Amino acid sequence: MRSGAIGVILFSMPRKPGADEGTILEERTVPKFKRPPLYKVLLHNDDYTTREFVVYILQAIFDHDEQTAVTIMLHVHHRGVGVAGVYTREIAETKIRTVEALAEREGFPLLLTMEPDDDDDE
Ligand code: TYC
Repeated sequence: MRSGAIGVILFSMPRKPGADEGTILEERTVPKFKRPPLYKVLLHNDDYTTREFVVYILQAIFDHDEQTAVTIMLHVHHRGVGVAGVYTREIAETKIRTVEALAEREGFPLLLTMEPDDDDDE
């Protein structure tokens, strides 16, 4: 269940002479704000991008410490794909574009994709 601010909706009777003004017939709590959906940024393995470059982008772009970056890189190297991070859509898109530009500059074919985070809303 998502946490968030709660708003209250008040319903009142139409005003009639003699009627109780402002009587609350029903009171409901509804979520006031919706969190934006989250997306996983997926890192894909290839045979050409160096391990060092992948560790570097996991630290520089995805804010992991070195030990976590090495763990993610090795996971992708052995399993083929792994999660670099989880973000809102625009931030995920920007990170992918940034890494694509850095990889292209170095001549690496590093591939990143994004997909809706199924664990969102838990
Ligand atoms: N497989 C690459 C190598 O052996 C390393 C690598 C890891 C590449 C993860 C991409 O997303 C990747 N040099």
